[in-house]
Amino acid sequence: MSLTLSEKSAAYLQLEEKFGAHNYHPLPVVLEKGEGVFLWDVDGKRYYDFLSGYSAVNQGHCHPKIIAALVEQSKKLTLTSRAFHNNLLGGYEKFITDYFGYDKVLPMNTGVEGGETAIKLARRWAYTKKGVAENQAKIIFADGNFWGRTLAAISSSTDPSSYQGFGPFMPGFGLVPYNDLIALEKALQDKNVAAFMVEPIQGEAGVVIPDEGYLKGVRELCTTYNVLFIADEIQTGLARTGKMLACDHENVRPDILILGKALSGGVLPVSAVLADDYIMMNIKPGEHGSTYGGNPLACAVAVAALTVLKEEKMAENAEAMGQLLRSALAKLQSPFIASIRGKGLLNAIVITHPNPDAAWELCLALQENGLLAKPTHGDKIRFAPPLLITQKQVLECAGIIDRSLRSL
Ligand code: PXG
Repeated sequence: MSLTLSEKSAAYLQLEEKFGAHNYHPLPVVLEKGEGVFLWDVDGKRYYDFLSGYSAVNQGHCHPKIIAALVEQSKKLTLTSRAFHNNLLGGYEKFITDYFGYDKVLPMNTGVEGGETAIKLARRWAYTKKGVAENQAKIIFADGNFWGRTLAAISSSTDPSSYQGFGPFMPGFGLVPYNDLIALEKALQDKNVAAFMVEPIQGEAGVVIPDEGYLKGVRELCTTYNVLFIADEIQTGLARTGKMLACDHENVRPDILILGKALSGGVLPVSAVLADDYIMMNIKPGEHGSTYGGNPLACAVAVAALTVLKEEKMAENAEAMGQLLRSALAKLQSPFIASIRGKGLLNAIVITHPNPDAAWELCLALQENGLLAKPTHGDKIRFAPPLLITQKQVLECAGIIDRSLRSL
């Protein structure tokens, strides 16, 4: 299917084409406004947002309380660097460590920096506490992992489009199959292993949900072999899967917790690494940091973003609306949906169709019908709306998806 682009939209696309690096392949829609579950394009057309900025906008677009915190703080003080103290950092640190139950937090900006920070903490812990010989520490990851685009992040990737042509890669990384406790146990027997870093549900891999008991098993194995369990909850965290953290579904507590994305409600890059003192206190002044990490604007926004998640019971709504969405999709009985999976409002469908571009075509049809979603890995489409979506809206969206599937 080919969408007819307005002249206005086409002009924006041309600008990006000519002056921007071609490192993304977006849908042909140019957005200019967002509110709650909705986005509007430059021609005033309204869409349901079924991506939520890859789960950064869990609280909905331009949440009034988050924006109020942003605006108020932005008039007062935005950045001091960590060369000086600021009056919001300590309060934010107390707030977020109480919220998640850890001794300390290390504030960063993007998700991938959170991952890098967690790995540095794990390596340092291995050398100072576990007794691993210098430069011998290993970090284990799961096949299909995605935690960003830095050289370290692509060094653990099993996706050629992430790593190919960017070597040489970071040493000291190992891989095991996801959702495989036997393989994990084998890998953890190596005394040099510092940590296992894993997404409780693999997001970018296409919403891959491990068997029940996997996270509990990971926790037990890490404890048995004195290996740190690092949970990358950047995409799964903050109410997205129907609990505040996806690890909460199995009541497990990782040793290092990485948060990002929705920690700011999509307002600015804010990430955080949480851990207890025996891990965190091995890093001394000057050994890690970032210009923007812990800036007062980010602190104000993060407190507001975390507050509204609880105030508006977004985890509970994600759980209920996720079940409704999956059952509504199942009722469509579309021959083109091979599978429907998800937890809370982190969902994906797998498309089966003779046309290998069917998932992309479906997203164009969805766009035409007023819903924005994006394929991943060719045949999967994530359905992850903001968490304040209502029952009526979910059912309306199921109707849009139905109509779009019929046009394939
Ligand atoms: N961990 C997970 C689980 C993620 O999904 C990151 C870490 C990295 O976050 P930052 O803020 O550094 O992008 C992610 C990112 C994209 C894109 O390229 C990003 C993600 C998923 C799909 C696309 O925009 N997740």
